[in-house]
Amino acid sequence: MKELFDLTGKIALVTGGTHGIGLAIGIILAKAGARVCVNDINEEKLLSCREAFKKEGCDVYTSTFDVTDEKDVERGISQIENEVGQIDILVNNAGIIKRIPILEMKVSDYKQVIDVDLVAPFIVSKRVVPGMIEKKGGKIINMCSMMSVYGRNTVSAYASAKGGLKLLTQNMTCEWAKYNIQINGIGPGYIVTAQTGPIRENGHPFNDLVMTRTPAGRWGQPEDVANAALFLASKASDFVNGHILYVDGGILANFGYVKGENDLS
Ligand code: NAP
Ligand code: GCO
Repeated sequence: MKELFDLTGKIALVTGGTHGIGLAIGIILAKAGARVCVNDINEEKLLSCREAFKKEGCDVYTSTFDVTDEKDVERGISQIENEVGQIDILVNNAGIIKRIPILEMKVSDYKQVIDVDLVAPFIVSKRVVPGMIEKKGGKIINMCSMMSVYGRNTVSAYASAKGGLKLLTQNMTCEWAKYNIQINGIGPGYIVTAQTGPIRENGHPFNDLVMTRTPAGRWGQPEDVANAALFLASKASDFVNGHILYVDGGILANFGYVKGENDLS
């Protein structure tokens, strides 16, 4: 059974993986035996990431590049290939959000979100996939969102990008599944990370919404998402293609559930 989830000998790259969901994914992949490379745009955050891996008794290779900059991606990934080896598992995790109503949002802000959340997975995957084809297999995990299927006021750019990423995942599958590369997405629900910090405070209406509308009755933890990533990075998912795995405590499954008032018949 353990063999199904054993990643010994595999090389994984997690973009934007110094904290939050990406860090939890990097650590679980390392614990499963992979050699993990973590990328971030910010060199200082890579220092704290190295400490976090060390605390878990795991090694990590760190790499600074901006996932939206094709030349920088080329430099960073060439360096990983020379110093670590060709990538078997790519987690397109880096992402940003801007919560601004459409009428107040500058086009430059909209484009920046699309660049990081949608164009970057295109750039990084395009650079990594020829190596996977050479190796005769690979895994790509695109970090989607519940906003891949739903809108919400103020998150137009984010929802456009994550909706696009869901379909990019499907299109990558159409082109690359034949090379034994499985491309899937994860759609986290509301997870306790820096990204949700501003909407998670006690008393914030959004916190109340998440707590009452999520059938599981809690916010998700980065580890909840990392467990799903281990499945999608492992042999256990070798015939899972172009799927978005929602890890959301049931919030998408639910229309109108309110804690304590769910017997509405
Ligand atoms: P987070 O804590 O804000 O982490 C995002 C990471 O992406 C950070 O390490 C950030 O680096 C990095 N990043 C941003 N721009 C980058 C760039 N141009 N190049 C390289 N790295 C870059 O977010 P998170 O909550 O862990 O989310 C991880 C992923 O899951 C994101 O794609 C997010 O949209 C998605 N997601 C999150 C939730 C949630 O509830 N938290 C739900 C659904 C989906 P810096 O810290 O240096 O800026
Ligand atoms: C928001 C949240 C979300 C989550 C997540 C939902 O403002 O609605 O930040 O966008 O981060 O992506 O799946």
